[in-house]
Amino acid sequence: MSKLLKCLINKDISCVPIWFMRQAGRYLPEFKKIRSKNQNFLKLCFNSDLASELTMQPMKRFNLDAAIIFSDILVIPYALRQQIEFREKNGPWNKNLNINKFLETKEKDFLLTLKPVYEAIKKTKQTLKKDKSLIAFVGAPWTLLIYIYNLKENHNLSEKINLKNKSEIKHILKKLDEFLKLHIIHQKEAGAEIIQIFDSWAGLIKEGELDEYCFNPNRSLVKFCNENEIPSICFPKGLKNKYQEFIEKVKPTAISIDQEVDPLWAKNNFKEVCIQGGMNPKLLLGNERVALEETERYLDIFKNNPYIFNLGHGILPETNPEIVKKIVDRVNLVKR
Ligand code: 1CP
Repeated sequence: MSKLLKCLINKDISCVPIWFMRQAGRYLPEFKKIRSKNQNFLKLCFNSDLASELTMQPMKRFNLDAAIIFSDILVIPYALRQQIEFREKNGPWNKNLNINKFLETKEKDFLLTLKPVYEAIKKTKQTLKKDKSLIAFVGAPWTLLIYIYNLKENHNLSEKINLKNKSEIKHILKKLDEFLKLHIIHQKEAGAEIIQIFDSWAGLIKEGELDEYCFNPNRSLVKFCNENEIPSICFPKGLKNKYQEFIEKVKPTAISIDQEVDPLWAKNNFKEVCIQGGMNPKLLLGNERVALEETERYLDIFKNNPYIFNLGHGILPETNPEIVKKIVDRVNLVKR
């Protein structure tokens, strides 16, 4: 069994598995080389040979315990027939919001669009060493809603959402719940062993609406993972002191914390869950000694917990790969 699965399934604390969000990305020269020849980001995600190659790039460079399939959370609204564009400076954009097309998309067509993702998973699984894990992922419904409605640049998000037609939102959330489950199970059948659920914009939800937009939708996906024996890692970024309520209500196999969560508070209050991440990605941009001291601090705090080393968010494009290597090598020395 891989180190990561031992941690997730057996709550084994004898080792600390390590992987990074955005471990395949622009901080790697070999990534930039392929990316510069493939301007259309979605096309790149749907090129199964290249997606598999990009997934493997960080595995070749570093002694990581898991590969995360190179794809994006926005392949889902795309497969639900929205015109998603990745703009150079401002990120993803839904050029032509069309709720009818979205709601009317058939399972068969959705799965056909996403077939290259499953192919990429199959290919990667064949190349990946047996002691490494393969992680697949989905965006949580709320975070996808933000991109479907192009609301990321808005303040007062909850108000903006509430101005929309409530019944329309209910229908969208229901469709997402159903189709995200389809994507999860097809990724598992293709060879993925673990699912990470990214709720990157959970921190924008008003307190009184957390059940509706965050806890219930994440719970539904985690329950589905449990029924299908897939360990789940939830990342409700920005929830601050509501992380604890999230764990109690959603009950994921593991919880990924961001850099705003005090690791000591997490250690003392999060029960029956593996903890992942936490360290500020910005620390990888500066002094190597400081980055390694912070690595040490997280390892020490979580020495008696099932802990997966990762960051509080994705690796930043300006990161020096040499610092990443030093951290990976340090974490790999842990034996308890
Ligand atoms: O070259 C480039 O500019 C592309 C940058 C890039 C990459 C490397 C994007 C555009 N997506 C990805 C891959 C990606 N996206 C992965 C691959 C696996 C890995 O981690 O190595 C994953 C897991 C994601 C997930 C994703 N996409 C999230 C959730 C995680 C997070 O960062 O919070 C989100 C919010 C997205 C949307 C997205 N994709 C890309 C951009 C620029 C954005 C927008 C981010 C934003 O709105 O600020």
